[in-house]
Amino acid sequence: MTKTPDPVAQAAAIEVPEPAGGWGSLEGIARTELSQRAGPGAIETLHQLNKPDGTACTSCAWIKPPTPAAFEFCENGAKATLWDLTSARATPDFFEKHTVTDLRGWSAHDLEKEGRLTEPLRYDPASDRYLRTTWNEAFAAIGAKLAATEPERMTFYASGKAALEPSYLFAAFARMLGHNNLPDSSNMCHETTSVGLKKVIGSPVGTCQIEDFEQCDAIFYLGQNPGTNSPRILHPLQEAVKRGCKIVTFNPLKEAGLVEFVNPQSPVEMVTRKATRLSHLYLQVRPGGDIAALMGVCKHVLARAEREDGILDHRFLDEHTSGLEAFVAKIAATEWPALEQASGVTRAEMEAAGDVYAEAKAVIGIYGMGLTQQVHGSEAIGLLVNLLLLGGNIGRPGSGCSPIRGHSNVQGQRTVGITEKVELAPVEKYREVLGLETPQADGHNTHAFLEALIAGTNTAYLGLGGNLAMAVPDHDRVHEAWRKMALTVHIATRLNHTHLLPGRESWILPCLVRSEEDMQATGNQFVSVEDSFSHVYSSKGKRKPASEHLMSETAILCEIAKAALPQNAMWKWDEWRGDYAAIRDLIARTYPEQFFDMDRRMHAPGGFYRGNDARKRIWHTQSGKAEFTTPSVLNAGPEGDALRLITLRSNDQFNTTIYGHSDRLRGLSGERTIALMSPDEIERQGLKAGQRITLVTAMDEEQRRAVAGLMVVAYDLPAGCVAGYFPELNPLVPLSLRDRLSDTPASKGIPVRIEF
Ligand SMILES: Nc1nc2c(c(=O)[nH]1)N[C@H]1C(S)=C(S)[C@@H](COP(=O)(O)OP(=O)(O)OC[C@H]3O[C@@H](n4cnc5c(=O)[nH]c(N)nc54)[C@H](O)[C@@H]3O)O[C@H]1N2
Ligand SMILES: Nc1nc2c(c(=O)[nH]1)N[C@H]1C(S)=C(S)[C@@H](COP(=O)(O)OP(=O)(O)OC[C@H]3O[C@@H](n4cnc5c(=O)[nH]c(N)nc54)[C@H](O)[C@@H]3O)O[C@H]1N2
Ligand SMILES: [Mo]
Repeated sequence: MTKTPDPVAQAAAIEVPEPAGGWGSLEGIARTELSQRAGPGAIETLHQLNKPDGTACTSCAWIKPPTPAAFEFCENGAKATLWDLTSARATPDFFEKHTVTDLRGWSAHDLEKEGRLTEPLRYDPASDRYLRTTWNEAFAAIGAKLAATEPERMTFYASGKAALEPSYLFAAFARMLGHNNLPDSSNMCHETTSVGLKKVIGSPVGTCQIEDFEQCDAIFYLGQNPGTNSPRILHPLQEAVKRGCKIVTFNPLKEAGLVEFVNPQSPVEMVTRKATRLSHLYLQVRPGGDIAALMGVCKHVLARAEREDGILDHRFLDEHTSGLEAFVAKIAATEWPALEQASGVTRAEMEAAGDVYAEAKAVIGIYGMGLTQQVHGSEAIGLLVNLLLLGGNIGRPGSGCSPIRGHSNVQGQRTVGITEKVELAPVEKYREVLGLETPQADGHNTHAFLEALIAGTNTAYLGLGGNLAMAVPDHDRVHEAWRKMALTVHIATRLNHTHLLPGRESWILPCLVRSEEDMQATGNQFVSVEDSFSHVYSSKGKRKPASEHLMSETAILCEIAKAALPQNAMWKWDEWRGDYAAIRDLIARTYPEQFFDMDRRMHAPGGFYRGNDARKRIWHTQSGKAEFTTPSVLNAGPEGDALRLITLRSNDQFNTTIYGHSDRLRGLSGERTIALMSPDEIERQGLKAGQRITLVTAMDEEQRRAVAGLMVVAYDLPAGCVAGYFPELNPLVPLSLRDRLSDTPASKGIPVRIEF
């Protein structure tokens, strides 16, 4: 008889190119052209990141702790900040030298490398160039155009970095114009959480607080890559593991950050290079395999619970949940071979994970894009919640569900009104505080916006940051339609490809970054942001702005609104622009329960907690209880047995901003047009590592979607799938491939075939 391999021993034996953290992360900062090009004083700016009274890092949404470490930033926060602080400038002279058509052929990296935008620019179709303009000319023209456009034909997109103050005004401004077309980057990201998690526990955001990480015995970690995308989370994970907490990871790729970590703040660890092993078990699920894998874990937990007491929390299940019987029946009716097949992991692995769960008193579930960007992503989140519910692991110290958000204020933007859904808008309070009648029809999310764009019914676009045309699926169709818009306006810090798809009238309005001084009538202004744990805190910039012509996002929005809207005694644009505390007063009056006395409370170290009813076991769901999900499928991906493509981030990018060509933690560098495949799959396809291939979307549609010139690279991931980088592979994602409940594009499960 062959011996089943021991999953724990297997996880302990995983080797990675380099542990996360450690010298590599410091070198990662120093090595790049970033630090060389950063202006003077950049290091001081880094040192006050995420400190009380300092600047909130613009990179990820991990917390700003009340008692910060000596340097409370990570490799990627430093990169993002240094990128903002570059001494390079994309001035009007630069734009005079290049036509827009010419610039469209440049790489994303080269465009952004030109540096910070310095002056407002207007597109001139005759010369195909962006030309210098004045702020007054821009505001007057944009205002007039917006005022003349039917409200339902314009869309206001926000990308997740802008602070609460401009975000609140942005949403209110859209509604003053008469529309709710307020898509947000979270529509491509954690919308699956906003809808799916809300459906089952009544909360659109996570329930954990940082204290929970000090008390948990087990962490189930699904589809998120902390080493690259939220490195500061590695500190509490490492502390937890040192206490004896067990981390069970679900990820098709062996991600170094989930295997080993060296704390760059610890001189001993740095000198001895002693890494902490993080994952106790590493379940290399196949794409979308989480539903089946979690069912297997639950199956084992339920089987053990039949023989042993104390595994299920019966009181909690009776009092607080609904739907358990149907779920148990589904589990009983699903045999192990089906679960193994759909998940790509063995019964022994699922049982070992089930043992960790059964033996833990307090469990946290963490997840990211591996779960949310799937056709049945909402169900996958539901399954993770099912597992947590079995042991009463929501609303108890050391437990909870913790989605890891992306942009630093993406969660906060939703909190203060950026939403296309009328039911989520503060309709009554808008009336009281702003004398504003919220338009009654739901607006566009990102998907609906793209549909309207392609249908030709959306003619104006205002972007508060972001690079939407590159971040979305189906580039070919979208880009063609994009250029037909009558008006495109971008409030931005750097040049990107979306700006190079000008509508008939197009404007680039350059803004300050968070680490820069924001001088208004009452002096240098604070802003505020919300992190993944629903804490709201202040941020202040201290650096001299990159150009004397820059304006803040808030000031730009106030001026456009003034030019676009009729006068209204309750709309005090000048007052709001002059003193952001007046905007915080609006936020506090609009959301009094959570934001009362905001202007004072946001200065507390670690910010103030907005609260979360699910954490108190009050469930705002249809049944009034936490709801078990009975899965309708075993795999979260699309039907069929085509190869699945996973698109993901490298260590050297922030979304569409490409800092360089190294993916250090995966041991890859030099090239971004790659297709990672397992050695078995390479052989099965008749390929060789290093060969160039074309990936073609394998869907029954007339349209052909293909990306050519991808180099085959052998990597440790399951057979049956390919992985490569976002946004280069976005032309392969069909608009129709999206989560059933939330419309989030299924960027982690695209059916493809290989041509060569
Ligand atoms: N440095 C840096 N930091 C960032 C960003 C950045 O681009 N660069 N982006 C920010 C943003 S907006 C976001 S949303 C977050 C994104 O942070 P993540 O959620 O970590 O997003 P991805 O890099 O797309 O990686 C998703 C992970 O899911 C895994 N995965 C893929 N398919 C599956 C699956 O079917 N099941 C499971 N279990 N896992 C799967 C992949 O292997 C990968 O490890 O990061 C934020 N932080
Ligand atoms: N295939 C695939 N597609 C994806 C994903 C994936 O994993 N795979 N991930 C999705 C996810 S999670 C997200 S969040 C989206 C991201 O989509 P977006 O948020 O639209 O894209 P970003 O790349 O973050 O936007 C970068 C641009 O924002 C501007 N910018 C930067 N900082 C500031 C600032 O402080 N203020 C202002 N006003 N502008 C600023 C700069 O001009 C920069 O070029 O992409 C999604 N698309
Ligand atoms: Mo995101």
